[in-house]
Amino acid sequence: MVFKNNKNIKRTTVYMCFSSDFIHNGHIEIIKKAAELGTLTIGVLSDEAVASYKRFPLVPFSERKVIYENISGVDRVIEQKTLSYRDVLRELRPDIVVHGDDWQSGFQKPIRDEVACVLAEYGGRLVEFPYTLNEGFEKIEKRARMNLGTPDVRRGRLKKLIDMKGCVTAIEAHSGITGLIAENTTVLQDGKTYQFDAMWVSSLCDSTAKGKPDIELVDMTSRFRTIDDIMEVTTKPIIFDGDTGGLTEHFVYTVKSLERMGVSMVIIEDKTGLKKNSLFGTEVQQTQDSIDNFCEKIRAGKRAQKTKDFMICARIESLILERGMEDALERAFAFSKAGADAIMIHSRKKEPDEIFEFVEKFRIENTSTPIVVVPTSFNTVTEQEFKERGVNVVIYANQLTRSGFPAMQNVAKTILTNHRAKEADDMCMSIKEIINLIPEE
Ligand code: SPV
Ligand code: MG
Repeated sequence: MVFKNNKNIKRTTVYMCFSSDFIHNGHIEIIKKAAELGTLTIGVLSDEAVASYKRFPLVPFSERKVIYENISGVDRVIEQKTLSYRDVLRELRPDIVVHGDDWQSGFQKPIRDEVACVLAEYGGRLVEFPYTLNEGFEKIEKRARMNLGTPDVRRGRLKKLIDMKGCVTAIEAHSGITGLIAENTTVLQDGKTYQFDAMWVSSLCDSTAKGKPDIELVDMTSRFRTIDDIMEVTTKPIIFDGDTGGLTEHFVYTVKSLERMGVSMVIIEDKTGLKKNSLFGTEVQQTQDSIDNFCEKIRAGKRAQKTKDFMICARIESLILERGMEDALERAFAFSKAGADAIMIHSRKKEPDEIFEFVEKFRIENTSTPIVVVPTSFNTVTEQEFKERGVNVVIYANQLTRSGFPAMQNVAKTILTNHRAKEADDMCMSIKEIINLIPEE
C-alpha cells in the first residue's frame, strides 16, 4: 500500500548544538550519523554564549547559521542562547540529543548531566558518539587564538563586546600571570559560562607591583612594558589607566603608542598637578583640571589616533573631590561633546546612590556614550543592576593585588615564625602545579 499523505507519520526528531566557527570532517561525520537517526535540528550557540564560553567568535552567528544550514542532512538551524540546553530542549522536546562523548568529563560534564535530566522529564534519549581529536582543527583553533591577540583584532574587540553584551566586565592585570587569570578564569553557573571580557591595567596595581606609590611615578615606558608582558600571553581587550594623561603634548604620543600596541581604551582623569589615588578623596590635596583644558586634551588625543576602534574615556573626579553632581554632569556633557568615547564616573562612597543618580541624569540627555564604573567602594551592586541602570563597563580595579599581597605576606610570616617552610606548604600551590601552570609551547 502506498501512503499518498504521510503528514501524520511522526519522524524521530534529533537535536545537536555547535559552537565552532570552523567545520571539519569530524563535525560532518557526526552530523551524518545524527541525521540517520531522524529529522535533525542544529542549535548554533549565540555569539555572546561563545564569547563567554571559549573565545570571541571569529565568524558571527549569522554566518555560522548559514554554514550549518547548508550541510546536507540538516533540516533546520536555530539559535541556542546559552551553553545550557535546558530551554531549547523543553521547547523542542527532541526524541534524541546527539553529542560527542568528550563531555562525559571535564568542564562540560554539568551541561551533559542537565541534558540527561531534561531528557528524562519526557522520555528523550542521549546518543553519544566517540569524540575524534582532529589535529588540523586544533591547529586552526590555535591560530584563531593567536589572531585574537594581534593588535588590530584585539583593539576593536572592546567596542564589539560592548555592542554585543550591553555591559562588559574587566578585571585588573599587572603582570603576565595576572593576565592569564583574567584570560582563563571561567565559571559555569546555572547553565551559563562567565568570563571577564577585558583587562584593566590599573595605575594603582601596576605601581604597587613595583613597590611604588600611585602618583604617576612609574613612567610610561615601564607601564608599556607591563602591557607588553600581559599581551604576550593573552588575547582579551585591554583598558589602560592613563592617570591624568600628563601634558597634552605628551598625551598624544601615549595615544599613538597605546593604539599601535592594540590597547582598546585609555581612561584619563580630569585632574592636574601631582596626582594621588582617588580613593584618598579629599584627605589629600588634589586639583581638578578645568573643563576647557581637559576638553582640549581629549580633542588632541582624538586627533592623534589612527583607527576608529581606539577609545578615549574621560574620567570625572567631581564626586571624589566633593564638587557635587551638577559639576560632574556638566563635565560629562562637555567631555562627550569634545569627543570622549566613554565617560567614567568615580565615587568612593559605600552606597551607590550618587553613581546611580549620575547615570540616570546623564542618560536623560545622552543615551549612547558608554558609562564606565569602578565599584571598589560601592561593591554591593551586581553587574546586572549596573546594566539595567545604563552602565556599560564594570571594572574590578584592584582585587587581584589586594588578595595576592596578603596571601604572600602570610606565607612570609609563617616561614619566619617557624624557621622553615613546612608549615607554609598547605598555603602554597604544589611544585607540580606551578611547573604545569604555564605549559611550554
Ligand atoms: C586604579 O586602579 O589605579 C584606579 C582606580 O585608578 S582607583 O584606584 O579607584 O582610583
Ligand atoms: Mg589609577
